[in-house]
Order: sequence, then structure tokens, then C-alpha cells
Amino acid sequence: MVSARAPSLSRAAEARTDDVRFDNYSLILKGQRVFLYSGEFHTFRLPVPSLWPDIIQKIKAAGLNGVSVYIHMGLVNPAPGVVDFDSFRALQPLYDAAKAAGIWVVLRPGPYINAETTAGGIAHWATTEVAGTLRTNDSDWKAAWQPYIQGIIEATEANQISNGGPVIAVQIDNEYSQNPISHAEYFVDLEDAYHNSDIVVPLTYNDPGMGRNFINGTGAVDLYGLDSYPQGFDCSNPTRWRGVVTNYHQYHADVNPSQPFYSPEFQGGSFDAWGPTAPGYGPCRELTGPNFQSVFNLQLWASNFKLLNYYMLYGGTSWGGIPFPGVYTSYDYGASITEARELGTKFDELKRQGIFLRSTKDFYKTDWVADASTGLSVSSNPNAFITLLRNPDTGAQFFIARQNDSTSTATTTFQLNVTTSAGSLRIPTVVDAITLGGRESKVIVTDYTFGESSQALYSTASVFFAGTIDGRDVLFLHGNVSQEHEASIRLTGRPSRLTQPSSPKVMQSHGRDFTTFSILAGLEGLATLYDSDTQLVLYADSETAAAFWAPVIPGAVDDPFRNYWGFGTNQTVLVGGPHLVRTATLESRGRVLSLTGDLKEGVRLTVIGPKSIRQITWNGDSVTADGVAPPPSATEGAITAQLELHNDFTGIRVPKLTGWKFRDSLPEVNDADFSDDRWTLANKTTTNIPKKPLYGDGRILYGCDYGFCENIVLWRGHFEATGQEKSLNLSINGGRAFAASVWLNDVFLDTSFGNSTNNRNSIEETDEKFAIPAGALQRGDNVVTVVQDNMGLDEDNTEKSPRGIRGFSLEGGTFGDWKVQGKVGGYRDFPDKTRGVLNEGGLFGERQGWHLPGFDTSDWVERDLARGLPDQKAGVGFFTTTFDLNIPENIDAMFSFNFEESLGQPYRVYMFVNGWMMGKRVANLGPQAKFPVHEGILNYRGSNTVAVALWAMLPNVTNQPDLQLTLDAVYEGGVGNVQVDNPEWSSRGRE
Ligand code: IPT
Repeated sequence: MVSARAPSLSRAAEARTDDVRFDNYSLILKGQRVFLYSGEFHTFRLPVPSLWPDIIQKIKAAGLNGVSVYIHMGLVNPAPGVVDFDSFRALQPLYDAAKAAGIWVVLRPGPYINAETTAGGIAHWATTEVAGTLRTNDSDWKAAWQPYIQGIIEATEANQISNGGPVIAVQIDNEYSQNPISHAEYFVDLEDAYHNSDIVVPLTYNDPGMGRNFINGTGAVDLYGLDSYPQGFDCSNPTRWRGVVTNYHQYHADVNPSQPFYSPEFQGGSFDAWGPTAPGYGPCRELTGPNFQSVFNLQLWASNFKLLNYYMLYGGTSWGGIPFPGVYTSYDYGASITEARELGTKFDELKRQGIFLRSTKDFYKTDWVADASTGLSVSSNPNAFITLLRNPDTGAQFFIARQNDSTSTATTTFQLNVTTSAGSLRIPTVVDAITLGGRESKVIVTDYTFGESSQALYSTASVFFAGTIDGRDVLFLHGNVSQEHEASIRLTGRPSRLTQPSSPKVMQSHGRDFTTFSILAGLEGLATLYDSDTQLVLYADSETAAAFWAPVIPGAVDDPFRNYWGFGTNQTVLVGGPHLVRTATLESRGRVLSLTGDLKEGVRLTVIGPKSIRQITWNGDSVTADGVAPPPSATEGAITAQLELHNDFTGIRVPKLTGWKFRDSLPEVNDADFSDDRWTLANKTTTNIPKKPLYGDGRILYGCDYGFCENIVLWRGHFEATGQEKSLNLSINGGRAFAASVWLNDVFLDTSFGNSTNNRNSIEETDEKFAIPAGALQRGDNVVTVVQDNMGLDEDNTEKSPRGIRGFSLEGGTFGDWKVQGKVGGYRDFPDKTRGVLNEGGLFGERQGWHLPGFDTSDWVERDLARGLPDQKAGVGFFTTTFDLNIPENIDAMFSFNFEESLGQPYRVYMFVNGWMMGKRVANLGPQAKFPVHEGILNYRGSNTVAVALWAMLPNVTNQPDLQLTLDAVYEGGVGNVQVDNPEWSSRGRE
């Protein structure tokens, strides 16, 4: 435990709790130095609260100790004065899951969050009704956010660390500038709101770049941080690297040296944009893959960052109207945990790094000594760029090595001249060199303490785990299998059965105080280097190391921090083999080790834990230890067993989506008796939206101004025909990648296609002339029907986006009434409080609730979705079908809905699964064709409804949607008990 000296403590120390302090090195929680190692997770992008523990447990299993969470004002506060933390908007299940896993929470409630979401998270009612400038100290904006922030405060107070909860910081807004003063005063207003409450944890901020905002002066926060996305967001060139940022440390030294170095967002993946050239998330995961994590993350460590958050760690799904116009439904982000909640090689690398940090307290307090650019010349090869960090108390040193050209794919070998407690050395001493195999970075340690008191003089192999297990000091090293590595260790204790390293690829040379283990290239699997009554030293190739877990054994039941590593517990075991180990407990005075986790297949289980263990259970079932071929020969304290699956995955039936029922959803065009009497008259002539109409007669045809801000909005423009009408002109704006189809009476005129590029300067609105074909006009009342998609409001902070018809004119005539209809009830009175304000739009079928489970379709016609709309007309129709699932409990199965036809056809699909709009397929743009949907939205033991609104934007679509349900992966385990909350249809009256 390190207690910081009072003078060096900065602002948060004056703060209202001693439980969260910091000095110039790191965060200090409850008096303990902490490296905050966290990942970003947006609960609103996984609208199944019972699955939040799944993500949190996976974050924990990677060795991380924190989660950073944006909260979405627009979802929580859908209408003026309405603050709703029910269903997926809740905070408490997140806090409970974090506490149960021992994970700290940094809460980022905005109100502005950016986050590739509509209006950057600002509630649509606010972008509409606030006349002043958003995100300034304008009084109506201030009044607008108060109820939301007060709601956040009330839901959070009791969950702060000072009250035994997980919350350690609250971020003020998001990425902003301190100038002009109205911005800074806005921060002051938000800070006042927290200061006038029982929120006692520090207030933080994320600067978009090296902008020096909010460090000092008006609105300055307690703890400043800097966001960084050095690789950018171009996933289409996944191997093209931009190189690491080399001046982080200098920036820290210049701007806030009295605070620890904090990155509230460091690139953990990338978002992807609409359009046929968008590559999809596979390449994003490659662009930010394990080698990126190795080189770029270690560059952060080398820059002495001690609070880090990877954005995103789990991206999830931008379902319903969540996206801003630049992104599609999937927000997978190429993150370490996939949208379907799966783990892959990025997770492996994250875990190798995370467990190292968790194991290495000496790393939490380091002085940045020098690097190769400031005169550190320790490397024999200038192509290896070294940064040296040193712990001033223990003398532990961390040489962080990367390629001098950080994008280099060359193999670089070097020796390092280091000064240690045992004098100067050139390491390695026995094998030839340290190797950087292309895009790879390493931490090389000297005078490294592991466990209670053991010492490694140096290691050129990476540390995976260090700690104490059953009173023994344990060190677990790893390295690239094609390289040689070396570690020099002061051996203690009485050697056990194993007197030689268990692999012939390990050479041992005894010095006076230290024994040097040289690991030759090609050592695969796990090797025991040394095994005594006081020490255990293991080595594995990096891939094998990633198959190990170090679950934390919870401490005393009455300790609120019993699950927090280093706080309520310092006890851990090593478990190798399973796909995932979620939790471990030791019961019956250490005799029973209970493990929970996931299996993909049968595996060999290796447990290195206390000798007291007599029994191991896996997901509740007793495991029979077999002692067969224990990990490298007879390592003391290791237990091995075979874990087999209990379930036969091949028995899982994947229903085919058949039996579709169909009904037309455009009576506005197809039913001569349709009346829009009950629609809203669009007769406003003023709007708070700064971008005013381009032409027309002064009437404002922006959906938001009538409460219809989300998803599809329909417009009806009436006129009395004189016969002179030749054409109409419409300028329509739905944001990038939108579309709007236009009819005159029952005659289809055309569709306007929005621009799909992600270029902010591109024109978003269309401006088109629609010729009136002969015979389309009718005597008396004529009506123009516009079906318009709204892709979300722009993110640009103070922006209030015009969404709707920005210009209208009728050549040869004059428009009479314009009517507008979006989703039922608009943003004030929408009926589906569970799925929330962003779920549905204004299509007739949606207004009727056809997308909801339980709607009676017995009088609908049978029609296969793959046949498209009748007569190949442009229009909108609803297709629904149901299917049963029967997945055994304790199976985590990943399903997705897939459009198997090729891209390029002019239609859009709004896919509702049990009422939730889980996918928007824009078939002419793409790229997304695969839509993962989780248990909780899907009912795994019962009936499910899928409803598809198909909008054919042009006649004669040739390649119709071919929608199939796919089982992508199956695991035995999971968090279990996933609650299903899919309210059924009830009558909504007629709109
Ligand atoms: C940063 C935002 O803070 C975050 O909300 C998200 O939008 C992220 O970008 C990109 O996914 S802003 C940063 C790119 C300057």
C-alpha cells in the first residue's frame, strides 16, 4: 500500500472523498496505488441487462480493472421532464455487475457523448425545443439537461466507491473546447450540479487531442485526460499503419505534470461507415489487431499513462434509431470483444497485457527516465527504440522496446545495456539477442519483484503473470515462439521433484546469485523452469499463455470490495484450458475450488492453486482430477483433468425462416379511402433549427418540430389540381445514406437517394424535380406522399440537424396543407416505453404495431419474403413470421440474421426481432448483411417473431431479400438466466 504525500496530491485530493485521490504518478483508490486499465462498453448498445455481467466478466477476465460507460441522454430522457431508467436504460444492473466482478466504473453521462449516435446523445426533444445554443451556458439548454443529470446523480450517488460501490469518476460532457467562454461556463454549470449533490468522486474530462482544454481556468476538471486514435478510421487499408504518437510524454510534462497521465479514450478499434466501399468490421479488427495492440498500447505505457481506457472494448449494436448518419447498425468496432460477445486474438493480446499490469504493482509508480530520442542509448541497434521507466522506490526498471519506425515489419535484433542491482549487464547474456518480430513491442524488465519477495534480475521474455499462489512466488513468462528469450532469477527454496526445466529447449546456467534460463526458439506449450517450495517459474509461448486465466478469488463476504483485486482480495489461481474462466471461489477451507466459465469444446484443464484443493467443480459439476500428463511434468500444486461438454451442440436446431405473412404498409398510397385527418398539420413557420428551409412558402417541414425526429417519417402535401401542374420540386434531408420515395396520389414518382459518403462536407439533402406523369393528377384534392428515412441527427455538437423537407414547390400550382406523421405519439407520447423512443418509426405497420410479437396476422396473406412486394412495385410492405427456439439452459449460442442475396438492390429493410428494431439493411449501399441478435431479445426457449418492413425504393427489384437465421457459435456456459422482456402487441388506436 502506498500512501501519497499530501503536497503532491492535486485537485481531487481537495475533493470530497479520500477514497479517490491521485498524485503525479497514478490514481490512488482507498489509499492504494492503481493503474486504471479499462475498456469502453455502452450498455445501451446491448439492450439486455442480464447480459451486462457477461461483458463485465470478460473485461475482468482480461485482467482489466475498469469499465467506462457512456449514458445516452436521448434514451433516458426522451421527452421534457421524463427521466426513465427502466429496462435497458437502467444503471443499477451495470453497477451491480461491476461490483460483483470487481470492476471500477468511470461514468460518462454527457449530456453530449458523440459516440457515433444520433445528435451525439443529446435528446431529440432538446435539439428541437432549445432555442439557445446546445452545450453552452444558455439558460434553456441548462434547464433542459438538469432533470437528466439529476437523474444520473440520484442513480449513482449510492454506487460511488465512498459508499462501497464501483463508481470512481464522472466525466463532464465529451471532447470540447474551453473557448469560447460559453463552453467553459457550461462545464462550470455541469460541475456545479455534481458539486451540489452527493457525488464526491472526481470529475474528469477527455480532450479530443492535445488541446490543453479544461486543465486550468474556467471549468477546469479535477482530472484531465487526452483521447487518441492514432490509427484513424480507414478500415479499408487494414495493414496501412500511421505510426505511434511520439510526443505524448512531452505533452504530459508540459501541460499537467502534477496529475497522472490519463487517456479516457484510446483507440481500441474503429467504426465503419455506410457504403459499398465500406469494408465491414473484419478489416477494422485487423487494422487494430494484436500487433497494433502490442505496438500502440505499449507506446502508451512507455509514455507513462497510468489511466487508460480502450474505446471500444465491446462495441455492440446501434439498433433502432441509435446511429448518427455516418454508421450502420453494427457497432462491432473491431473491438476485443465482438458484437456477438465473442473472444478472439485481440482479446488474447488484451489479456496478456492486462494480467501483466494487474501483476506488476511496481509499474504503477514510474518515473519516465529517458528514451532514444532524449539520449537513452542502451540498445545495440538503433532500429530498436527504447524508453526507460523506473520505479523510484524499488528500482524496478521497464525498458519498453519498439521498432524505431513503428510501422516497420522488419525483424530487429538487439542487445540491451542495462544497469541493475547486480551491476551493468548486456542482455541477453547467453542467447544472442532480443528480437522484435515486425510489428511487435515488448516490456523488458530488470530488478523485477514477483510474489512476496522474489526477484528477477531481468527478463527479455514478457511477464504474463506474477503473484503469490499458496505462499509461493509465481512468475509466468511468455514469448514469441519463433524467438529466443532469457530470464535471470534469484532462485529460492527447496526444489521439488522437478530439478531441471521441463523442456529441452530451456538452458540453465547458474551464477552466484541468479540462475539464467535461456529459452531457445521453437519452445511450444508450457514449460516449468523452476519449481520449489517457495517459487514456481513457468514459461509458455504467447499463444499458450493466452489459454491461461488468473481468476480472482473473492475475499471476505462482508467486504464490499471483496471482488476487487488488491482491495478485498489478493488471492488468485492460474487456470489453463477453458475458452473462458469467469469466476473462481475457494470454499470449505480451501478444499473446494469452484470455477465457472465457457467451453467451446472439451479441453485439458490445468489448475495451479493451493495444495489444499481436494475438489474442483466446473459450472457446478464435480471434475475428476486425473493427474495424467500434468503440465510440464510434475509441477507441484498443479491439478489436471479433462473437461468435456455436457451438451451435444449438433442437436441445436436452427429454424428456417418460412411461413411469412404479408400485408401492404402503404395505405397512404394504395388505399383510396386513406385519410390523414388525424395526422399533425405541419403549419409551423418558425424553428429552432438554424438551417432554415431552402425554398417553399415559409412553412417548416422538419419532422422534429412536430415530435417526429426518429426513423421513418411520412409527409402528405395536398393541393387542389387545376390541371396546370407540371412537376414538383423537393429538397429532402434525412442525413447521409437516407432515402425518400415520392408518390403523387397512387402513382410512384421517384426516390431521392441521399449521399452515402462519410464526408462531412458532402451535400446531405437532395434537390430534385419530380415530373408529373400524364394521368397522375386527379380532379380536386391531390396528395403528394413522401416516405422519408431519418438516419439520425448529426453529431456535430451544437448542431441541430434539419430532417425533413427543406424545400417544396409545385410548378403550375400551389400546395395546400402539409400533414406529417412519424411514430405513434411522437417523442412525447410514444407507447413502447420498454423499447424506448428510438425503436420505431412512422410506417403504417409500425403505427399499428405490426412489428410487435403477438400481433394477429391470421387475415394476412401468405407471401414469401423472397418474393418481395406484389407486382414488383415501389412501396412498403410488412412481412412477419414466427419461429421457435429450444436452446438448453447454460448454452450461450450466438445467432444472427443474414441477408444472403448480393448487395446493390434499391430496397431498405427494417428488421424487428420480437419488436426490437435490430437491423437496418440498406441493400443499395451496404455493407452490413449480417445482424447479430442476442438472447434476451431472442427467446431461447419459446416463440419468436421476426417482422420485416420492406421498402422497395424503385419498381422491379430483381434480387429480393433472402433472410436466414444463422447459428454462428455455441459455448457451454454463459451467464445464464437471461431475462426476456419483449412486451406484446396491444391496440394503439388508428393514426
Ligand atoms: C471520439 C469520441 O469522443 C467518441 O465518442 C467516439 O465518437 C470516437 O471519437 C470515435 O469512435 S472523438 C476523437 C476521434 C477525436
